Amino acid sequence: LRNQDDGEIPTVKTSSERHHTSTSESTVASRENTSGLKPFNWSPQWQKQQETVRYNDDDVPVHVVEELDVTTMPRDPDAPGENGEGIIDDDLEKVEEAFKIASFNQHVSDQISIERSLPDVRAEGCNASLVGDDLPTTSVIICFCEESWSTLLRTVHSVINRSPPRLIKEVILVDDASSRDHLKKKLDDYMTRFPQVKIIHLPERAGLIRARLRGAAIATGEVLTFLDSHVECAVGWLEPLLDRIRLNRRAVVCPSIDVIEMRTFRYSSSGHMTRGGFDWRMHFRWNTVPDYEMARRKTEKAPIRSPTMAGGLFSIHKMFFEELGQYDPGLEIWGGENLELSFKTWMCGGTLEILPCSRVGHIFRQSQPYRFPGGGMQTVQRNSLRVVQVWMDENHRKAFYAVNPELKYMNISYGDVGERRQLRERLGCKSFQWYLDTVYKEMRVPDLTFQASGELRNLGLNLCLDTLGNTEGSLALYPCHGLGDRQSFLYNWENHLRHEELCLVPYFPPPEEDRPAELHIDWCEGQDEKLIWKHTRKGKIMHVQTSLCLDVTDDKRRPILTECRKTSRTQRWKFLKYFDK
Ligand code: UD2
Ligand code: MN
Repeated sequence: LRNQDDGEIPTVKTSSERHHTSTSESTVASRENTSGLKPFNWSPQWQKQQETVRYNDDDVPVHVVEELDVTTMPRDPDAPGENGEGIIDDDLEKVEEAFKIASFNQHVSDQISIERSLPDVRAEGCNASLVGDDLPTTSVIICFCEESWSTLLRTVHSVINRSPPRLIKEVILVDDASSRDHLKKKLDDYMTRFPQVKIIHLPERAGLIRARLRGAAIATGEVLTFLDSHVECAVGWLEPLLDRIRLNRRAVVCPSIDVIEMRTFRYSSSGHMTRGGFDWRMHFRWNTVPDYEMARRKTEKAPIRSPTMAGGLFSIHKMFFEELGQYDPGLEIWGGENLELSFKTWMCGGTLEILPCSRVGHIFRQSQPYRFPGGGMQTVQRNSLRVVQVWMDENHRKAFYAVNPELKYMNISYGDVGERRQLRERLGCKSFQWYLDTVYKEMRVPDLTFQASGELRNLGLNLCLDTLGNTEGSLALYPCHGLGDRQSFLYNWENHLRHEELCLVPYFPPPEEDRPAELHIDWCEGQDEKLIWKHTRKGKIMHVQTSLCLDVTDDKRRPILTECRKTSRTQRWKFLKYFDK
């Protein structure tokens, strides 16, 4: 497997260098363009003809150009949800019910056409771009577990409607042992209308990582394109992805993931300014594209090099996926695989990019409609540990454990990683430090000189400080779960109390409300004096500027600041781990 071209400027083979053997090629319209590049923007909405795949008597797929039934088009532009509009749903009872089942507003989804139109939110110039006319074919792999009917159908229809048929070798649906009725025979029957769709029903829950591997195992396209089961592919989404891989078979490419708002189903652009990163708890993060990457790119539509991918939506050459050892099959259910693939793509000779010309909307949910047999947080932590153990260098592993001391104490078994380490060795991959220095320059390895870290326990009440997932605003007290994460804090030598990159600060309600100061989580920048806390041997945590002590409300639910008292049960706090300077 060699890169055809590592450079930034596409070099293009002309069509005369290729051989056309299959009959299908001759049915593709407009082959006059001898430059080898052609416009793409495929959409049947704009065509009177559609190319579809049929099977002949020998079961060989052939491409047929059909006249479309133009009387059904154009569609009603005022139908609900068209052009990616949202719907305000007043039936709160139905909405609540829908969220319970689907973790998003299935009630609204059901009102919207499964072939609704979407706005074209691509970066400037995309719609006039050209791609090579010898693009590789792809298998689209969509795994699902308990997916709703209308969102799954909308996903499949958007793939089929907005992709040139000759590029889609097949669409593989992998049902990860779902229990919902419509995902069984009803789905099989429905999909018979699409001969290119194959369905695998897994008898036992495999988790999304191993489900994807099952799909990849039967894929016959040159490129694998993975999608979540609640997406909408927009016009021209596929060609830019395949074109990058045509130029460099070690390019792993992601569409820009737009947002389908989970309450209204409004489709909105995520812009052209974000890329993937991670934090030291091994959570994926969206970051603004840093200046050095902006400077390297000459146009808004140029690919964005990204340290990591979100995980669900990307294309990769099948041979490169195999060369990289696919996914670690030891990863369970959900999580970690996105960082695994991102790290090794960069470290083992590939590139990872987000393409502002390729747009796919995704429903970002706050919870999942499926269960985690081994517990949600435990599963994700175990997966993260495997990735950390294999792909990080010694000093980064240390940093990871320092930020997440709970993981060390919990002694989570992450299984055998010997084989995965051998893979890294065998491929001659670069170091993790090289990766950080080269593609994630703004990432700081945490300075390991904190005074204390881990859960912050109130000794009087035996409850722990908890962010409840808030990234700003108030904090709470909650039974200690020992899993770290939202209960993990740091106390550094600058005497700041931190949670991830955020700081703990007092918040003073307006005087007329006559309430004590609360403890809030907020940005650290520009707060200076307000950030300093003194933690004494006896367990007090004093806010230096105001001389108030960290305490708890009478209902034991929220942290507050009160006058420091000589003896007070609720003013005593203890971190999980203390360090010497
Ligand atoms: C993100 C990714 C997701 C995956 C995950 C980390 C995007 C848009 N989504 O979470 O693809 O990388 O991070 O692991 O980047 N599924 C199964 N079996 C399971 C669990 C899930 O088939 O046991 C399916 C599920 O129906 C969905 C896909 O896998 O189609 C991803 O799951 P998700 O949508 O719950 O994950 P998400 O988007 O929160
Ligand atoms: Mn998803």
